[in-house]
Amino acid sequence: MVRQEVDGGVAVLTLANPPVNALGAALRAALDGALEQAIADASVRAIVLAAEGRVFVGGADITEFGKPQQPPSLPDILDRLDASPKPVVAAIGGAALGGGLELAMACHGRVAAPAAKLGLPEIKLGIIPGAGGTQRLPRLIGPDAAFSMMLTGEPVSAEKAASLGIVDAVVLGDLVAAARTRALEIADSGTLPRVRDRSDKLTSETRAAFEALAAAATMRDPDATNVHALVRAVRAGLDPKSFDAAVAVERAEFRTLVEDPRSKALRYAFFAEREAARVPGLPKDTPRRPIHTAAVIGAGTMGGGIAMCFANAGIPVTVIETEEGALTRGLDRVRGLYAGSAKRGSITEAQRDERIGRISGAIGLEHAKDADIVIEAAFEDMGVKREIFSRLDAVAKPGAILATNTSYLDVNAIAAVTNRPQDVLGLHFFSPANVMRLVEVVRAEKTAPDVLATALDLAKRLNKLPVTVGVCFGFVGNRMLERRSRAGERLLLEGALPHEVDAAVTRFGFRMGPFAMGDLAGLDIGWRSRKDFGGRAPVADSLAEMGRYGQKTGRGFYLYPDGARAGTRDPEVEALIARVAAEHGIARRSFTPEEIVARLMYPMVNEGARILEEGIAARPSDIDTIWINGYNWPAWRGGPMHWADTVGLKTIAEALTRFAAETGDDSQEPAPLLKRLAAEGGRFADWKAA
Ligand code: 3H9
Repeated sequence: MVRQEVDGGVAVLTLANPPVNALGAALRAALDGALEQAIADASVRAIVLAAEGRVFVGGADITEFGKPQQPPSLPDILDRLDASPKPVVAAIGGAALGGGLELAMACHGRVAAPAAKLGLPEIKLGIIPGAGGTQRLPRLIGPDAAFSMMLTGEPVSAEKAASLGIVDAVVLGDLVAAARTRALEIADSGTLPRVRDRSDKLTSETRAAFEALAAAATMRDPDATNVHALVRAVRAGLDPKSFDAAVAVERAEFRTLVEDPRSKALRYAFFAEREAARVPGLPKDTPRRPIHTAAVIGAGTMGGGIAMCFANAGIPVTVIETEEGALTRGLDRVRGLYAGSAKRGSITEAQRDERIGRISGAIGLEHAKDADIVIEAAFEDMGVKREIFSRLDAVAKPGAILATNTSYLDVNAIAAVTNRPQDVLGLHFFSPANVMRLVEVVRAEKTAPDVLATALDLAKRLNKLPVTVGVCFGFVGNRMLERRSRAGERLLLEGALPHEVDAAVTRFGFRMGPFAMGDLAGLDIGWRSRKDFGGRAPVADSLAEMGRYGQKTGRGFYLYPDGARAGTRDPEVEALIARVAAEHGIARRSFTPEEIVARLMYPMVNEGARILEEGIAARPSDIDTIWINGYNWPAWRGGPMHWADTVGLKTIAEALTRFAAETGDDSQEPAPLLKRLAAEGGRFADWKAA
């Protein structure tokens, strides 16, 4: 796991633990042994720490968290580096994250390749750095800059790391050779620069700046236990003499956080996302079809956003419309979005022009004839979709993938109008498509394995997170959302007010409650779709019938005077709710925030159980990945199915039986799978498809 080569007085230790050189027990033992040997070897004057592969070190092995630790620990290895009489220089060729950067910072020098990325992303896993990161980074770049980096968890580029002082140099050529030279220079100098001994960045200015940042961060997110812990750890090390004591503070905070349910949920979500890439029954070596060009049908918000995803990934794309006006409006909107990104500095002007240059517009479906993939993003109407697909069948080249971006409709029925149903599948992008990572990849009955495999690869090329789902109304995400919307309406009639429901949901961790969200998206959308697909939402429908479409009309569930973005309560709406409730003969009462959460979320969990039973999702973690990445479910609650396990399935099943009795709505009865797991004391986490 660690290769050792000694040449010219320098021992080069190369970590080789694919895929990301995570510092698991075996690698730690090998590294510690190799260091001990190199330090003891009289022919060695200096040591270089390098790594094989695209990643230098991806951090501690997250799978080991919460299990008994096998020695040596990472802090033990860093102690060995601290005590080393010989210089050790890290040659950082790729990502040095978490424990990887902590390891590098305990070395006496660091050089990086231009592609390297350096960061302490622990905060995203609900923890804080646990191997001296909260102490060495502030000593290298100042507590204020270090705190900011650890608070976002975002890595910095090699160039930025050099300008901040995290690495000594960025090396264009042979990285290991440069590290050797640097290591010998340090050996010749006779002094070993240790980050732990530095105090030049711990000035009164940087300390004051840190305190200001810390106050703002804890105020912004008062419940984030790891943010508070980060503040305490950094603060403990502000006195230059306090290094060892502060490392002990950091370590204690780290250990506590590893056991925190928030961190457990975030770690679960990390692996859930990666697990989603494995589709049961789709072997890794399934052939792929080449994708060099794309066509998108429809220049609306969705079509434009999807076209941008292709352009951003370097794939030329033709946007097809039925008439010039719509095409011009769509392409203008895309150009406007790119111009905005360039203005904000998130892309360069050259990138803006390149990307715009990859998008062309055309009138008429015949322009899809050369595309390797065609994505239909037209009006959500089965007639329209079937018409488009039967014409695409006539014009698209043989072997082209034909995808629909429908959010609800039956992809089997769409595929059935073509003579090539094996080439058809759903690619359900989320709005705004150029921003949201999630794509539900809808595998229809006849979708060929190579079409699915190609679509999954393509989604990754587009920088998306694809999750494979089966065909049903609304697939996974919208099907469960519909349950929540229905429960929300019911809650209003039974006595909760929109602001109470929204407050309970934001308190739960969503950025927005369902009614504020409805107002933002436009109440006319749900109203029209209920008209088309059936279903009633008596309150939302009455509001839409009154022309109260939400923010765009200045009034919906809330009032938005003078274009305000945050809504205020409207007595008229509250009176309307009371009137509708009376018409339905529903007695009103008050609800606690906990009751509101249960009423809204348990039916979603129940629908998730049905989705599993029907094989629409392959595993509970896929459902969670969809909800975290497409619907803003708080990641620290791990998604609806993980959360349900933490609540207890028995509690949820009993509550659902009660809700069904209270509301007379049989669909609230626990699904057979939920009932069975509840009776067995089981969890979704242990569920496996039959
Ligand atoms: C830490 O370091 C704590 C310390 O402060 C204190 C210690 C005392 N552990 O993402 P990919 C797996 S906390 C275990 O698809 P990429 C991953 O599950 C850690 N496994 O590759 C996947 O497995 P599979 C702080 C890990 O090239 C495979 O490797 N570090 C770990 O797109 C490939 O992963 C982080 O939070 C790990 N640390 O991206 C960084 N990392 O193939 C977490 C990955 O079976 N990692 N795996 O599905 C990443 O951000 C990305 O993996 C990375 C590579 C950018 C490194």
